[in-house]
Amino acid sequence: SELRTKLLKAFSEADGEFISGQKISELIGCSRTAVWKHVEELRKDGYELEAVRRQGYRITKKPDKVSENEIQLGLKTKMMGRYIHFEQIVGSTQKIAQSLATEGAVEGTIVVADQQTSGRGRMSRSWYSPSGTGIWMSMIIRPNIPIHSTPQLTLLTAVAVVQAIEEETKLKPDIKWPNDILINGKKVVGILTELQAEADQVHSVIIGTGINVNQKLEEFPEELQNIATSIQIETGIIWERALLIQTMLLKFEKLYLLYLTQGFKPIKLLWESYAISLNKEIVARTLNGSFQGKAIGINDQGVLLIELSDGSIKEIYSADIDAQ
Ligand code: BTX
Repeated sequence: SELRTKLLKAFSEADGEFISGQKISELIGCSRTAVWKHVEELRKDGYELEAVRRQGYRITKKPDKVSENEIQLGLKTKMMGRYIHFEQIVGSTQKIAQSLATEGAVEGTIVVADQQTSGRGRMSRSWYSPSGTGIWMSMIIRPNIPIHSTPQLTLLTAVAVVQAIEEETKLKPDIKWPNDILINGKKVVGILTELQAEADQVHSVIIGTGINVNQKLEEFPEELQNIATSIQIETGIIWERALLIQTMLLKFEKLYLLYLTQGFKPIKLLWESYAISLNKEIVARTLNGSFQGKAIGINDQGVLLIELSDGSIKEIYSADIDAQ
């Protein structure tokens, strides 16, 4: 509700200091008794508040939630996440974002869910998205670029996510082309880029990111325990998902504006600085067969280049990459 938003905003601006009941009642325009009622409602939602006579109230702990309020308060972007569509449980945030995009959602709209029951990976694989622990988010953007440039946005998103994780947690994730982000060799983030386009005109790009934040190792299904990790497993600390989303959106927005004004070049340089598969022998499994060779880099389109044993260079548009 609007009152709730005002109240949380006031607490957020007070930054952990007390706000008097009087001040709150003025800010949100209700009686002192009603203030008490709102505070009780916040407590029911998992907020911890301290109440001290003559000083007022302050928030001592926020619940780790990812609904509109938590994401919006403290969000420093101009465009990304200014419109937030949150749902507790969905099939896939990609699917919702697709229909919002068709209905004309503004650029920067994000869809966030606490849990996905049929989270999607690439090539109809599934993405494990349990409740209360991860970031399951789809962003809608509308860049004026040709279809063949859209894979660059996957690489751009990977850079944004790595920068956000680095800044908040001090971990140093690696990027594995094209869309995996790894910590200590295990997958912590997956990115799925989908398009709505006609002829060569891109209408919207829907970028889904799944970030494992607070899962414990034993909470992953057995088949993922050797290949997946979470930020909590790597740091031993529980992280506030909303804060990570805010930082991720800010990083993404900066890189996206840079991309729109200066093209892929500056993004490519950043991407290369985080990539682990470069200059290594790899096998790229594509729909047209497997190719073995040395990953020598990405070109200005964001396409992976592999040097085959006969010295020729193969351009790889989409593949799963294994180290040799
Ligand atoms: P991908 O095809 O590269 O990876 C899928 C593979 O990753 C699976 O086959 C499985 O082996 C492994 N995997 C599944 N779940 C997890 C997990 N939680 N952590 C680590 N590894 C896992 C990657 O596809 C793209 C994933 C995008 C997910 C986001 S979430 C928000 C949005 N909505 C949606 O349905 N998908 C995207």
